[in-house]
Amino acid sequence: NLKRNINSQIENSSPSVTNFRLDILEGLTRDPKRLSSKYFYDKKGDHLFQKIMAMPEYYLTQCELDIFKNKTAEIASLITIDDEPFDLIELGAGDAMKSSYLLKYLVENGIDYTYMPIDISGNILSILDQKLKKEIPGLDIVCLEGEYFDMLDKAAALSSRRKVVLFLGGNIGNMEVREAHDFCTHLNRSLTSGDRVLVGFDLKKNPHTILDAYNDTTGITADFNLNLLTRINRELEADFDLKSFQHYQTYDPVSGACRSYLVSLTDQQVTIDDTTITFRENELIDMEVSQKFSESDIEELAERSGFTIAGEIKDSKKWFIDSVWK
Ligand code: AVJ
Repeated sequence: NLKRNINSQIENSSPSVTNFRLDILEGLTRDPKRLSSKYFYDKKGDHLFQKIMAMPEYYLTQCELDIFKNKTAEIASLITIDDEPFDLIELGAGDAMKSSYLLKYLVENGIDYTYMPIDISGNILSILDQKLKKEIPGLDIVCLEGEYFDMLDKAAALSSRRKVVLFLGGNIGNMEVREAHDFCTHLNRSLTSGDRVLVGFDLKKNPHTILDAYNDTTGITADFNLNLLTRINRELEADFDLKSFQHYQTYDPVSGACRSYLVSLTDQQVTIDDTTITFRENELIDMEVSQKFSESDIEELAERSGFTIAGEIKDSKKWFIDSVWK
C-alpha cells in the first residue's frame, strides 16, 4: 500500500509539470533572470498569439501566408522527389494556417504523404486534427505532442519514409544565434540524404517596422508576456502581482535581435511553492528573443550546420523568406 501511494504521487507530478517547474525556478534564480518563451502557449497564450497574428503591425504571418498561398507549386517542387512518398513533419504547427495551403495542394495532386504536426500545446493539436480532417478529406495525419527532437525521434520510429521538416513562422528566431546553430546541427544529424528542411526566416528590414510588430500600442504583446506569469501562478501556485511588472521591447538592427523583457516596477518578493524570489526595482526578466536574419546570415547558418540551400522563396514585399535545405 505504501509503495502504491508513492507511485501514485510520482504519477501525479507528470514529467511535463516537473520540467516546467524546474525550468521556471532555474530561470528565476539566474542573474539576469529569464523565462522561456516556449511556455507562452497555454490556452490563453494560444488565444493571445492568434490575436497577435491578426494585428496589422504583426506582418510575419501575412508575409509567409503570401508565400504558401501564391507560391505553393514552387514549394512543392522543392520538397518532393519524383513520386517518393514522404512524411511531412511540422515543428510547432500551431493552427497550420500557412501549411494547410501546401497540404491541400499535395492532396489534390495525388502525392503520397503523411502530415505529422508536432506541437508543445496538446490543446492546439486536438483543434488542428479536427479542423484539417474536415477541411482536407483524404489527408493522412498523425499528431505528435511534445518537444521537437523527442517527437522527431518518435516520427522516425513510426515510419521509415523520407522526411520533409517544416519549421515556419520565424519560430527559429526564438533561439539565440548559437542555439539556432546547435539546433540545425542536431536536425542535420537526425536526417539523411533525401530529406529536406524548409525554414521560415524573418528578414532584417526597417527597424521601425520590426519594433512596431512587437511593441503594439494595444498591449496585446504585453499581455502575451504577462500571461506566462499568470500561468506560473496557476500551475505552480505562485503569487506574481501582474500589475507590478511592465513589458519592455527592444530591437537591435545590428545583431538582428528583437528582445522582450518584463520590468519589476518595485522591490518585491514572489513566492513559488516554497521558493522565494527577490526582485529589485527595475530588475528585468528576459522573456523572448525574435531573431531577424540577413540572407547571408541564413547562408552561414545552413552551411555551418551541414546543409546546402536547395532553393529560397520570398513574399512579394521581400520581408520574409522560406529557405529549403538539403
Ligand atoms: C511565434 C516565435 C514566430 O517571435 O515573432 C509574436 C512569437 N512573440 N509576438 C515571434 C511572438 C511576440 C513569434 N513566433
